[in-house]
Amino acid sequence: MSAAGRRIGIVVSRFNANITSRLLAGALEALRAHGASDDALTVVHVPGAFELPLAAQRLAQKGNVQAVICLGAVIRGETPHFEYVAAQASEGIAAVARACGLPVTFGVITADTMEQAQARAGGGAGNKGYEAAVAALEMADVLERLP
Ligand code: INI
Repeated sequence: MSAAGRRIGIVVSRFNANITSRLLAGALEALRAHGASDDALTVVHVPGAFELPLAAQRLAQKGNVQAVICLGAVIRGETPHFEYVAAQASEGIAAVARACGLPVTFGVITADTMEQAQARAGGGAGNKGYEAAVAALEMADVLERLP
């Protein structure tokens, strides 16, 4: 599994930027560790996780990339807003992958608390950004081998 020669898009939401910046750092670390060159990476920022699918779709359709990594952090808080944002992000990202026939991976933390989110963004429980980048590379490889 290698990122060498691959063009990869990353869409990262600014909401909860203290978390999403760490997810971005994790994703970049994974891609570089697998041989990606920085000029083959396109990083796009969007306001929140709700906006991830549309930007991912545009990148997948017109960005000349072989995979898109989506990064965000949705934290529950006290309102039902969480459910709507998390559902649209997850369903939207999956729908873009199928519609475009490209790996579009889900590096979105959904957590009850900021502490949980920090843990999953490199604070002791892995880094969802790193994992989503590796998943994108693996799926690009799988799709290349399939008819
Ligand atoms: N966006 C997030 O990425 N994470 C959140 O936790 C969040 N909460 O809790 O509200 C959030 N809301 C913004 C949303 O993604 C859209 O940007 C906004 O509704 C405009 O469409």
